[in-house]
Amino acid sequence: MKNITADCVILGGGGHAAVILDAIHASVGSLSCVVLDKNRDHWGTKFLNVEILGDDTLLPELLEAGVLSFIVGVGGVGDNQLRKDLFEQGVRHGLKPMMVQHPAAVRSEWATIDAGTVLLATSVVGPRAIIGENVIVNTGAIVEHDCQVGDHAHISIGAQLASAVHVGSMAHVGVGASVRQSVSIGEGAIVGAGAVVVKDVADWSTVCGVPADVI
Ligand code: JB2
Repeated sequence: MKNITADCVILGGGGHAAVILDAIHASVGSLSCVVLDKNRDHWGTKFLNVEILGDDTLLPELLEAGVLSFIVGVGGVGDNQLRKDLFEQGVRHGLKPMMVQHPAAVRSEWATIDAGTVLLATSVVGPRAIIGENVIVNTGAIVEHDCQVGDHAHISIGAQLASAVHVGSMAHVGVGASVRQSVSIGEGAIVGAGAVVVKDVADWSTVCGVPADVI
């Protein structure tokens, strides 16, 4: 492989990775990144000015070349398994999961955010919220005070969690969904786009509609 001088590798080179790169560019501009993508048609091309080098088999070489950190760049709408696998792969290779916060995201000083989590533009995280590893708080999403969001969960664009909502690991809260205060969304559960959730959602179940019910 030719000489690499990047600090960070992004795993995945699709729509979500573009939003992450945009957030990195807006916040720290100078950080240099490379992208790995499974699709060989993309290899050797530029993606928002960043090079797609090849697939994940290049991780050991990148580490050797001095790349220190990684971000999962796959959105995986409705299925967070690939995001979890990619996160574990990065950690296994000895890379540090990087946290990304768009400068237009609002994060309380009293919120706790774990490694590898991304807070995208105009998202809000309130005081005493606790957000796990590799979580996506997508564009315009609101995670209000005292909410807890488990590892690898995805709070989609414009979704709203009122206070003290608990979201289990790997759960997916769909675009524009609203969740009433103190409700629990189970591990791996899926809340459909635009749903209004007013009661607890069981692990690995799917709810949709207004008010949301199991489908
Ligand atoms: O194992 C993998 C792998 N599997 C798929 N390793 C790596 N390094 N890359 C992988 N990919 C790549 O992820 C695919 O080849 C593809 O280029 C990319 C996924 O791109 P796509 O645009 O299809 O989806 P996305 O997950 O980036 O974005 C979805 O989720 C976002 C949250 C879209 O629905 C977006 O609209 C949404 N905002």
